[in-house]
Amino acid sequence: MEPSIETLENTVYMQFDHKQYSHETLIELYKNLLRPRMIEEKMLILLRQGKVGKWFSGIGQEAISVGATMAMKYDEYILPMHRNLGVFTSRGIPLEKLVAQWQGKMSGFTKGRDRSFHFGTQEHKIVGMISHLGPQMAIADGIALADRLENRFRATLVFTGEGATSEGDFHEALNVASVWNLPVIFIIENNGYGLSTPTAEQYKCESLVDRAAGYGMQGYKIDGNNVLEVYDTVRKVAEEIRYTPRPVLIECMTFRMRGHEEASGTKYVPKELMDEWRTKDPVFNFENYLLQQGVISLDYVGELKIRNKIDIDNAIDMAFSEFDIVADTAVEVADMYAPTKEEQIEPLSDMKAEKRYLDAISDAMRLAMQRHSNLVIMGQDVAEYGGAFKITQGFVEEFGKGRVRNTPLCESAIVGAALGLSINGYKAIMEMQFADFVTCGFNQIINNLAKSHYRWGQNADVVVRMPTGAGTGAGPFHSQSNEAWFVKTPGLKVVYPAFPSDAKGLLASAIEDPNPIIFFEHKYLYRAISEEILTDYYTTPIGKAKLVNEGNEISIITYGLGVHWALDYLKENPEVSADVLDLRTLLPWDVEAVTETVKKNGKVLILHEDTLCCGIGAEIAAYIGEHLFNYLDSPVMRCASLDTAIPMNKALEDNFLAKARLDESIKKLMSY
Ligand SMILES: Cc1ncc(C[n+]2csc(CCOP(=O)(O)OP(=O)(O)O)c2C)c(N)n1
Repeated sequence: MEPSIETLENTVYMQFDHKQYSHETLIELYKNLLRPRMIEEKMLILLRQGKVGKWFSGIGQEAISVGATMAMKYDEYILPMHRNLGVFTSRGIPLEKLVAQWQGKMSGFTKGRDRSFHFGTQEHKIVGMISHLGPQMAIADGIALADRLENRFRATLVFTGEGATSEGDFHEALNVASVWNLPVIFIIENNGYGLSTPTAEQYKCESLVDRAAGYGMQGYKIDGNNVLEVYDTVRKVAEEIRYTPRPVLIECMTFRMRGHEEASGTKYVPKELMDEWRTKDPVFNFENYLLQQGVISLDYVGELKIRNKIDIDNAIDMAFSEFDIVADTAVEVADMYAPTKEEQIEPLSDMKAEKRYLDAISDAMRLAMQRHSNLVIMGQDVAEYGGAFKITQGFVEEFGKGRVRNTPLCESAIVGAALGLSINGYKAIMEMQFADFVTCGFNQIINNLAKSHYRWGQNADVVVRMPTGAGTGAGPFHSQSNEAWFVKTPGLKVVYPAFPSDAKGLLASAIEDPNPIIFFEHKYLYRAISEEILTDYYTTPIGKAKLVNEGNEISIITYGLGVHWALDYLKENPEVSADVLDLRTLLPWDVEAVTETVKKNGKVLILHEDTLCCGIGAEIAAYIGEHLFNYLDSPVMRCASLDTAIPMNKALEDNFLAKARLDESIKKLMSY
């Protein structure tokens, strides 16, 4: 028979050991344990009344959130998940603000832009999840790395469910944390099910904690329903790793007593399991234990519950009575990005030196590293080896291995760690060894870097450097032009210089900019072009195109290698008089400069190395068609690479590239 609450009362079904802890600590633990339970019970009522939407219940798992949060210092970051209400309440977040967040009100944490626990708050040192399970773990690595670099003796705590340990993010984050000796506590809340999937269908090892050894880290498996055991373990581990930095994995065994989310129910869970775990309820058991030990009295419990109930009802009333948000498009659009300084950094002198494209990039980074002691460069082989293209050669000698970091082979974790660095006061440049490999870090860029400012006002001060492009016979996985993937993503800025002077100034701008920047560098141009450029540090404004050739018959709008194709073509065909507009930035692209050249010449060719379908040309052509139609003397034309993968063979690659059709496109446009 299912044990009722009455039979559970007065009985302690679990072993507690309160060690040397004072009554004050025990009572604090109890109060923090009771509060999320009572809030959730109220939420269940509101759900049934149709007053709240989705709810992911943490009932039965509160001891983990509460014990772990109370074991951490208040200035240490915690990265909770969807069942960790106890983290938020134990950190003292006012309940009315939490309810306002859940209800999408302005006084919540995301101005109504994201749901439930999907928010962070620097004030409370909490970095909330995104819906995607897994990426939070690498963010914890970056936060911990910043603490280590600053010699702050702090630990970082991050949660995951057992289901999400199957994501590659889990592996990448634990591995990085271990290789870099980062003081991160990874807590697995093993609650038996990932939605409907039982643990036996999730992993094959006996215990998830067994994996710790594989990463060269310590691991503990503990009773997650025992708040004292959680508190005690996390406290000890945190104390140790603050001064001897290293990650630790803690598997907390618990059970999900309600549906994955309330609407989905628990029909697939065997009744015996529910019965067994009901007796292990973390709140009743601890309450009864404290009563038995004489730490609290029944009167105290009664009064506390009444006080809690009043507080909860008041907070809910307050949040529910708040006005609904009225949308303001200008605010929504502006909040995608952190504000950027208008002023440019001017060079200290007009000294110049001949630099190749790749030297210019290296220059910008070296000067930025000198200027910003909180700037970190990360990437595969970027340290002693100097990077695949030798752009960071000599950096380790000048800046040390702390700030010039070879990474394990894990793009996702490194982008995530870059965001973590930014959250904890640092700036990061990450070198993708080849732009093609960004696919392995896509989620972190698209869902974390790009959206965090809009969601909770947290900027991502991260530059992802992307050695890109074809022309070197490197085939389908070392030559792709993938800039369009990112131009589609609000929150990012996408920069793509064509000349050494711009590469230096724009990279400096990207580093100075508090927003996430995807910085494309054409591999073919690295050693192919050079230019006299300013020796000092200077910035070139992001978002501004540059007219690199003037003519009055047609306008060629292009960027990257396309700029050089166009200029070379005009040199070889002096009879063609064309504006060549180098976009330089693709997001945001320079509408004004495009408008000006279209108005002037009335015939437009958009040229890019990327494939045709849904390339940047499609967007710009659509804009011109929609807004500048009256100035056109011909249809807007596009010259792009074939809609195929990029072949390796030289003849095939030449045929693939847009350059093969440039002459034909220009002639067609001219003759229209
Ligand atoms: C990357 C990703 N895939 C799928 C989902 C859908 N999803 C949400 S919660 C969940 C189960 C998670 O299980 P677990 O990690 O054990 O956490 P629990 O919900 O049990 O606390 C799934 C599959 C998701 N949010 N993210």
